[in-house]
Amino acid sequence: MVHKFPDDFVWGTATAAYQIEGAANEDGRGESIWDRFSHIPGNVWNNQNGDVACDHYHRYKEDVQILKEMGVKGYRFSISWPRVIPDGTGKINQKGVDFYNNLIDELLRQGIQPFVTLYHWDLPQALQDRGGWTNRDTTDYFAEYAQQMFKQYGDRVKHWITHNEPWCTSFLGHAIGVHAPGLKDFSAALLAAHNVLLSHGKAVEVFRQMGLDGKIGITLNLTPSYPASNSADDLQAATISDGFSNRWFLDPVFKGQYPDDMVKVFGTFAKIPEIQESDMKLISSNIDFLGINYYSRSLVKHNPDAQFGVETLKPEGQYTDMDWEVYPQGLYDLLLRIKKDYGDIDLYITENGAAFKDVVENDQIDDIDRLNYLKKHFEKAAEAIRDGVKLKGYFVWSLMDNFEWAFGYSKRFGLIYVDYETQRRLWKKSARWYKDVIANNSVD
Ligand code: GBH
Repeated sequence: MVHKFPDDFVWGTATAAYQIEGAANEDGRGESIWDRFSHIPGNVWNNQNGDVACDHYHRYKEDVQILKEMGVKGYRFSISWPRVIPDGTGKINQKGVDFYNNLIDELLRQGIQPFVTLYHWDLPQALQDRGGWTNRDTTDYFAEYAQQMFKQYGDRVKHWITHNEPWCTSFLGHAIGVHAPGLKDFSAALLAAHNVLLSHGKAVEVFRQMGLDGKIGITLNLTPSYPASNSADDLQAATISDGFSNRWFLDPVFKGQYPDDMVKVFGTFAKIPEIQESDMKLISSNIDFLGINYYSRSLVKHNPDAQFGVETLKPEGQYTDMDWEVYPQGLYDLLLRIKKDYGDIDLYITENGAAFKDVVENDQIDDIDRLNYLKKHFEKAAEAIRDGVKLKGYFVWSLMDNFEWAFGYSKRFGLIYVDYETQRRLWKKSARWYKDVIANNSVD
């Protein structure tokens, strides 16, 4: 069956600054928490780091050429805060600002719309030294940074994303400790989450006050939760899992409040952050779109011995190299659920994709698993559009293989293969296929 997409559908690819740029010590860039974290032995697979990554800082023109060749309508990238404001606040680094000016101009020259993420996890280390996201002042520094970026690029950038995946910043960074800054303190994670959300609200307010022509939103990583059975206990487990993964961020942004049931659950073992007057009003400032990063679902059952009484199961099925279940139906269910519970807002899939082990043979990469993963998810997106969801675009994660955080370069998500010895880019089969999808504006 042929699944056709709307004429103005924004097909794209996504990346993030620390994962691709490299040039960590060039042209006045400041240190980020990921520079610090990745240089501490034991934090990243094989002690790898983003010092060089895909060397995109020097090769951006070549990379935009690839995007052009692929035919994408949009490209989602992030700005490295310490590259443009090395200390997080105060002095601007003009060379850093110029890099993104050049990138944006090059994209526009090729007819590609830039979708810019302000924060994809690389906080200036100077701000971490003052408490990072657990320090409320960081929300003001973020608003200052956002204002500078709107001023520098707002004439050409029409789509802004304040934060990428506050859940990861908060919980992976502050509670589980597998991401920078590597804390293991649940109360700190809740505080970080609150400040990240507040900083989002403040940036939206600044954006509106500047009266810029453009749209602004936030990207959340959302994981639909399914109960293993219809027992009351399992249903409750799914509700809690959903509260932890999704509602803790969706509810503040769309309803201006944290979910009561989760305040209770978290409150039994952690401190709920103090909420000041007007915080929730700012956090729920009107946004123009929601960005969704979807990779997989969770299937859960009640288990009194597990954290929050929720045990995550590993159902039969196909798994990616990240050990995430391939579950396309979850994307459809998620999109319809957002519309039902949070309103009929414009949505973008700002990330979806898969890591698989790629084999290079005569410069060819026959990544049929990735191709099929994308195909099945595109089909579900088309079904959701047919059923009334205002899905405006789809950004495949990722344009090219890159630094996969704690997994270093061991996991490959790219449509384009990167040979890290030579920095040569090779088109995988999935990339050629994606080019056709875009050209036909359909999958079949
Ligand atoms: C995104 O994070 C990031 O934005 C991006 O930088 C990164 O490279 C990309 O994804 C690939 O990892 O363990 O089965 O319950 C995604 C992070 C992935 C965190 C799914 C929660 C739960 C899946 N999320 N994960 S599972």
